[in-house]
Amino acid sequence: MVKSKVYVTYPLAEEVLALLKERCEVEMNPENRVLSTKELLEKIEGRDAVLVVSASITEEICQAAKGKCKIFANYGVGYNNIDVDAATKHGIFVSNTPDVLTDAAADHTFALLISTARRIVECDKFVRSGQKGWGPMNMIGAQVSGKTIGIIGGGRIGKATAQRAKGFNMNIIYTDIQASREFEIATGGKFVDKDTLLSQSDFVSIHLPFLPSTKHFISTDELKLMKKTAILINGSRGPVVDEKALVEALRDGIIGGAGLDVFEWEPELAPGLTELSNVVLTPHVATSTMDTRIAMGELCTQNIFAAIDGKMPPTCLNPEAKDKR
Ligand code: 8YV
Repeated sequence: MVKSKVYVTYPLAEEVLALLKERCEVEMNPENRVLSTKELLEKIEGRDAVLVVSASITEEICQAAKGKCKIFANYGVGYNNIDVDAATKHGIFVSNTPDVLTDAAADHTFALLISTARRIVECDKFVRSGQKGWGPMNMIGAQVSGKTIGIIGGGRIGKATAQRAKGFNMNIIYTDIQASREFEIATGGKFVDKDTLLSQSDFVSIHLPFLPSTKHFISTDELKLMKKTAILINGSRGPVVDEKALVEALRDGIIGGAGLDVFEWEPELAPGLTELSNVVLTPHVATSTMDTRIAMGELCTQNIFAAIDGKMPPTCLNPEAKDKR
């Protein structure tokens, strides 16, 4: 029997490839970099499915893939890299990887929050450099336990982050398009409007998808509403925060610090960001644990197998694509 052909756009764990290879012929981009549209156009030709890691799936790509390609299985919960409407128009399913990465993402959010508050990176540098000056007033940080955390976006990862905050006896407030009973039952959090959240929180943690409406959701005006001591955490998508405005606010003492896993023009950074000591920066690794990376790959594989069998992929984002085939 002829095997279905799958292209994987970034190097992934052997375990994931082995699963895919049980039923498919697999080719993977061996280089740790995002493929250009030109490269992608060449690589997707003749493929039945594409496992999309960070690549941009545009109208042009969908147009080229139509007819043969059944699914773009996105390796991530956020799918702003894919033009879902274009894929639907050309009868191609799009899937993502919700749930399996929620805990890892929330764990990392808390890692950033505590590292920034307690100046862990600065402390590490201090100890390694053999500096003198150890003492009770050295490296004073910000208290986490008992403080107020404001969660922007009460979805899966926002809720899981708030559950961790509960373990630190934090006062939890949150904002979203509308209140969520599920969020409140799980966390005891109180729904407030955006301005109240910004002005009352000691820690503001962002958990929004990147949409035209969430671009620069946090910019100069929002930063000015925050406490001078407040710490901003972003593990969602870079462009949700106006990074140039953030650098200014951090430099001018408008807010106290920031922990960032995502960046507006990643992997490029806003000028001045790396010169600041009150930031902790990680390279978009919130879901990077081997358990989670494999679980994400397994879910992509399930989606791909379903699509090539003519079934509905379990975490399909555009079931209506079926009618366009
Ligand atoms: C991944 C992510 O690191 O799930 C998401 O939306 O951003 C992360 O899990 C990413 O998709 C891989 O590039």
